[in-house]
Amino acid sequence: LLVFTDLDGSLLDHDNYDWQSAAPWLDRLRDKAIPVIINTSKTRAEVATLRQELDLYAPYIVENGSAVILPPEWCLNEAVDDSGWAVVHLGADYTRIRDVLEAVRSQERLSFRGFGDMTLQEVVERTGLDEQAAERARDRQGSEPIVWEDTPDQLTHFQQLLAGTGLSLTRGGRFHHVLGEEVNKGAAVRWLCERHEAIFEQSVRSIALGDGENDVSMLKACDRAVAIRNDHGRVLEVEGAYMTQHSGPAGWAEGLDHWLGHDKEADR
Ligand code: 2M8
Ligand code: MG
Ligand code: MG
Repeated sequence: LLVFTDLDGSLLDHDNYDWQSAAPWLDRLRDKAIPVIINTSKTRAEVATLRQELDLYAPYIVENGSAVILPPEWCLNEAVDDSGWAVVHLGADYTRIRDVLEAVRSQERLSFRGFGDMTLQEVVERTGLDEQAAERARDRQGSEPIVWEDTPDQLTHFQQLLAGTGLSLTRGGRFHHVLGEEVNKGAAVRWLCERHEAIFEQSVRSIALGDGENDVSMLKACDRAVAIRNDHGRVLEVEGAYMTQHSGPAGWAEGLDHWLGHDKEADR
């Protein structure tokens, strides 16, 4: 069994980034050696720190499917870097995304701000992260979070312009995210499940937990899905998904209780 999870609004509380209520399930999954695979809009630098705080050891997916980070046991031909892990890029290049954004903004006179346009202080204020964490959030490789300050019609127009340059747009909890074409959390899940089968020579069952629009592809890519109520009280509608009453980490635990609580699935 592989557990794929979103962070903000799912495993982590949307406002204070806490995971208290999920801790008992994290312990149980760790005891059973079931990998908990983070699949998030966050950057490699952010997740490298968070996974240690969460005491998780497993591959992870960053920037909405833009890259997969592998521990040595999950590598085939990839070489690990100084950190001892390997990075597989599945998305667009960050410098190219910034170039396209700057060109589109000046040519079309659109108003939006990306992390690359903001001071560190502005990122701190908009995210509620402390300075070090905000620094890690700005260390991007394949996607750019933006704040849209123009009309909804212009957003549709913007999305079409992006498509013409081979980029796309998705929605996180707070920001829109500009990233590569056909790059999404679900595609990265499929990539990792295939890698699991190639290495461990057995097909794998999967469960996904998420609360945002950018999680839908991940929920659909897994055998079991948990749609966690978001902080506005809304729940994603995904066929077959269990919809939680609670939000954040309490909803996360509720979802695992539902799918893994009473049967033997968590024992396999
Ligand atoms: C951004 O992502 C979140 C999560 O979905 C969002 O759009 O609300 C990312 O930039 C991430 O790197 C950052 O940590 C987070 C902080 O709230 O915002
Ligand atoms: Mg979320
Ligand atoms: Mg997210």
